[in-house]
Amino acid sequence: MKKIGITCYPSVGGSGIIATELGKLLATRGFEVHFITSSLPFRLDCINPEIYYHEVEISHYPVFQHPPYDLALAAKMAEVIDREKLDILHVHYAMPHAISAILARDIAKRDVKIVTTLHGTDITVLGHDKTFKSMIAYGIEQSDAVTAVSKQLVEQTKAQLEVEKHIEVIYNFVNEEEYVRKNREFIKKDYQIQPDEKVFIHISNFRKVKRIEDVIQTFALVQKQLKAKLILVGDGPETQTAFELVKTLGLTEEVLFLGRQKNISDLLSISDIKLLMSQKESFGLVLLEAMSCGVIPIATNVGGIPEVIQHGETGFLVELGDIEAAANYAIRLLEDSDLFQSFVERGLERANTLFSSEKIINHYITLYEQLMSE
Ligand code: GMT
Repeated sequence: MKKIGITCYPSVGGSGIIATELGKLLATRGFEVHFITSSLPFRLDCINPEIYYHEVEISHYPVFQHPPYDLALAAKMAEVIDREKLDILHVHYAMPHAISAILARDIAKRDVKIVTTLHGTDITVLGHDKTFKSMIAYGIEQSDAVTAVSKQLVEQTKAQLEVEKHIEVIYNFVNEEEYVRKNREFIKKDYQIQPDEKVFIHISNFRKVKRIEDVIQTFALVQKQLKAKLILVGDGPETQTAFELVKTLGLTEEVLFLGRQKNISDLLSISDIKLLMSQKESFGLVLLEAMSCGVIPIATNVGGIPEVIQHGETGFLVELGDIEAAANYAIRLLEDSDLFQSFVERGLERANTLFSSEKIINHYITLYEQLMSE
């Protein structure tokens, strides 16, 4: 049996979701999976004898003003590589996880192959702090294989870091058993949404880069013309700003702040349009989750989003900040049920083919097998 270690940030976020779902699926495909993370990944909610969890213990010794997570992780990785006889260590993020993995490979007594998946955040970090440039580049160059979640992320990484390493594009995927439109109309009543009201949804970690204000302003334009509600799912630094804007616009009855939720597919199942007005987005996993649940995405034409949404076919793309265009597209879709249905069907088709979990898992397994045969 092949043994794989997986490291990701276990808190809410697309990269953690992908890492966890990947591990769960690998366990059904003959791999023994070892999560090495600082806490239990939030989507690791199943019991499976092939899945193990090794918690990184971060030392709080008083001399350490800043507890060294990266080193504690490297130590735990090295321990697990040797004890569990790992063949592959798949880390999500070059910084710091690839760096910790490289150190662990040097410490461990066993040969292990390192796979690093880039999710875009390394590049965002770089935008804030150039001092990390050579470290991220080192993490990429020293990995045995590197993947990225969109073509655009590969181009951006190569342009910003000048790395030579081949970076393979492996798109994100969803668990199709969970992300499917379910009959959940009854939930609307719990949220005081009338059966004839259209439902808009936005899901994120409410960081500035998500431009929540554009989401709310788009919705404000739409609801002048049709009866609608906006569900905001998630929490983060911009939540208060969003609250204030909703109050100023007099939309407190129409906008529902749900905070962090687990039942995302249930909430998508009562929704019609998904809005993502981000400034940067290497993929936009929430768009794929939406399409899989029959929700039409309208999003900004940035980063990897155009690789996920086909403009005018499975959703609409707008320029950054163009709330009028987003509102007009939404109204057009909601006023024409045939058009709406055709977008839903094409979206589902695309989600189940280009982004099918089986296809993506096979791609990762092929990559692992290549490395193990070297
Ligand atoms: O978007 C975030 O703030 C979370 C971040 C993460 O690290 O989980 O998401 C990134 O990875 C996701 C999974 O590959 C992508 O779907 C998101 O587009 C990407 N976020 C950004 O590029 C801003």
